[in-house]
Amino acid sequence: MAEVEIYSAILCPFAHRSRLTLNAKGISYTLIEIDLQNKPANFLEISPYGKVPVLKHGNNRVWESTIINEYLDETFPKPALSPKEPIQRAHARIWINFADTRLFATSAKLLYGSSPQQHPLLRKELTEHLLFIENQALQKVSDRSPYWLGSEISLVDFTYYPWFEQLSVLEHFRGFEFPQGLDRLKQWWAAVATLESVKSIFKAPEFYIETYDRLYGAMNA
Ligand SMILES: N[C@@H](CCC(=O)N[C@@H](CS)C(=O)NCC(=O)O)C(=O)O
Repeated sequence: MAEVEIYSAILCPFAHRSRLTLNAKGISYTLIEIDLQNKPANFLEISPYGKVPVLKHGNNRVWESTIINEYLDETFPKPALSPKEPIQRAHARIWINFADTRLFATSAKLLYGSSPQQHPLLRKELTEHLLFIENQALQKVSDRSPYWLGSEISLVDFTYYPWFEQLSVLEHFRGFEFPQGLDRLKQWWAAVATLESVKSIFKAPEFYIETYDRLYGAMNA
């Protein structure tokens, strides 16, 4: 099998998504940690957008976490992490798009790109995204099944899970409070967190808080 390498960064939830997909498929890979505040001189040759994650698979190079994940699912088909039916595949893509354009986008603004005056509005926006997920995804799509799309784990689960593992950062540094209720979402989170592919690279809330503080503490002073 051609060698697989993933360029990652310690706090990057997007790289985490692709590592979860690699783990779930049992693909062995080399992890290359990039210091994003001190990128290697040739980094743009590796990553055209100057970002992580980037996947190298033999001579192939792929970037953008959701596209890396689709590439992995197509190249290493077992276990399949996308539904078979076109309509379910469409729904999986809709939820992956929701993650990028809403949940992760609002969180990034709240953490890295906003003034304290904007924080209350962004916290409210995040709460609304989570309520939407509870009501439209977990109560409807997955019903009583453990995972986002039902009884089978999928790329949708691995797209969202890193946000939950790093929730402590939003709570600690931005005063975000996980909304009351949201029982299905909490059950989903617990189910995904017990998977071996997830546990094997899990980091505790304190790790994220300490690392964020070390890397971005000055920003919050
Ligand atoms: N849409 C991209 C987002 C990747 C991204 O924003 N990565 C961040 C780290 S979490 C990065 O590399 N930032 C470096 C920079 O912007 O200079 C994906 O899903 O892969």
